[in-house]
Amino acid sequence: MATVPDRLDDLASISREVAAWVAEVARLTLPDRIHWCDGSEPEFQEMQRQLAADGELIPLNEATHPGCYLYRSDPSDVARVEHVTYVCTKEREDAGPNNHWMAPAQAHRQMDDLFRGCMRGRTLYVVPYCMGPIDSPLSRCGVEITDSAYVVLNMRLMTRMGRPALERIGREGVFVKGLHSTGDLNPERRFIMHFPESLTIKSFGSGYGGNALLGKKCHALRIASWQARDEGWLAEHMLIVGIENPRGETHYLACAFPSACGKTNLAMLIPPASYQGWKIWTVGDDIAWLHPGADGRLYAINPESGYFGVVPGTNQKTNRNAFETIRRDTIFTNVAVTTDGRPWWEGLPDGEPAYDWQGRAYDPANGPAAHPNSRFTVAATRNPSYSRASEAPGGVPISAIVFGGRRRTVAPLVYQARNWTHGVLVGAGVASETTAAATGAVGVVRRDPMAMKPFAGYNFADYWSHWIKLGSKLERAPRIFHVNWFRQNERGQFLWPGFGENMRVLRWIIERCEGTAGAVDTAIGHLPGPRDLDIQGLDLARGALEELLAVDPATWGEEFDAIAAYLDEYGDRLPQGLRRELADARNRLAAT
Ligand code: OXD
Ligand code: MN
Repeated sequence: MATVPDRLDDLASISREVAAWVAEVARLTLPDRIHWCDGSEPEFQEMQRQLAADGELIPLNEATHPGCYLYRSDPSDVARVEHVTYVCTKEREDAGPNNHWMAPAQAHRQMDDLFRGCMRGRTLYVVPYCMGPIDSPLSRCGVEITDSAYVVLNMRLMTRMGRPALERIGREGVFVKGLHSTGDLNPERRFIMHFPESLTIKSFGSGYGGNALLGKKCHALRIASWQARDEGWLAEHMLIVGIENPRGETHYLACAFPSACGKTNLAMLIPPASYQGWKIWTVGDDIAWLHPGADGRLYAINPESGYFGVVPGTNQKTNRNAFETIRRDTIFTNVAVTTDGRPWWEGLPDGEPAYDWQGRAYDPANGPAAHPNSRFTVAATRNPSYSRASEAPGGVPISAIVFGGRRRTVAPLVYQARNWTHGVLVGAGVASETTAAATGAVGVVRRDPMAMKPFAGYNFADYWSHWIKLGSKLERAPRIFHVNWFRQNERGQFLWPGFGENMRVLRWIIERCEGTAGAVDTAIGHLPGPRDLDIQGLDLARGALEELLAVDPATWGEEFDAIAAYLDEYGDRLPQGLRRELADARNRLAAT
């Protein structure tokens, strides 16, 4: 039997609160060893070496991909599991219809039964981390206890992990407690539970990213959105990108798209050749914490320090920056490999897979070689377009908030909300076709307000009220837009080329913020007129632009009905402001 260490090392003495919690968890989970992570490079290298020696990590071709490893997860454990993800608040209504709910006492009992003795024979790792720059007043800290060394390595890349975070916790005394065990990876015994009222997360039975790297979705979105509501800020599923024009002025955009809809691509976009002098700076690719500043603007930090991106489709053409980023010092999860040990995935123009993501000799009859939700984990600083503003303690000022979804029909290429509250309606109405990032059917349209359906840690009705209230306090609120890169014609072909060419749409958005771009007023908001969007040199099919910028009254009538039906699920808690905006939009549509 082994529980608490006989020698409390110096890390364990930094925070009494953390040490007490670690001791309590050790008494429950009965690990053989306890390892306090200091977050240092030697520790990271040694853990990688050890995991490779144990065969859990497979070193990739050192000549072509130095410092890269492959990890294969259990084949039943390859995506987030929304059906067993719970928000456990005292009052069921506080979690809302958008979350699975369980009473906290019952949830703790159920989880503690699973955790009892689950670390026998294993090492308990204590992972102190800071979400956001270590010296930023906007950052928040947490500690993850896990029995997975793979999780530790990922947390080291994705967060500011180790001694400085623990020292901050020691000073502040407040931290999010995240308890994680891979258990026996039995999908029947897999649960991800959140207790926002006590800043606690318990995750059991999965080693996959979003379920197991507790700093990411569990802390930085579900728990943080609750904290943000209480403290007057926003925790959002948004990339943050800086766009520098040839005059050297940079506008920052915060963009919310559902999982696997191209946030990483947009955050790292390469402008088309005709955009000489324009530069893109990546601040974040998945999560933004947005705080009102003293000057009436909204300021954003990226709480993460790395990327956990979808691999398939990444190549020189679709995302050159990501492609360059993941050529070294990257952990690949569930990709295929070539005979000479290079990582391989669908969308690469060369090489061929020898072994698929499960390690079987590749056979197309078994499906794709790389899992469609295979991932890379890599430090953000490796990105050629990494923005040094990512380290700014006060964050970056946001000019525009952009919502988007994957819609074959309905949503035009881009439109601008009439004002902040209308923008909240636009965000609340986001819908998208589901992707492989979560288990379940792919390609089904579902409502995904603000791209936060899987991540809002409380009742969406209260969340929209909070958005409306926060906006009313901003003297210089960001403008709000909606984009859709995924419109198709009736033959199923994409109408818009996407990727780098999306820069043309971003330019219109920026110039709307500056007040220099034209637009036409429609029932759903302001759209670029045919000459307002720069399409010079773009080879669009005849009629494509008209179709991309059309607002069809019949289609939008149905869309508003669907949005109304969805919002009705929130009953009396729904803010009046949202109902009013929807009624106004329907009246405008009826008048066209
Ligand atoms: C992600 C997701 O992994 O949204 O970022 O699923
Ligand atoms: Mn995401």
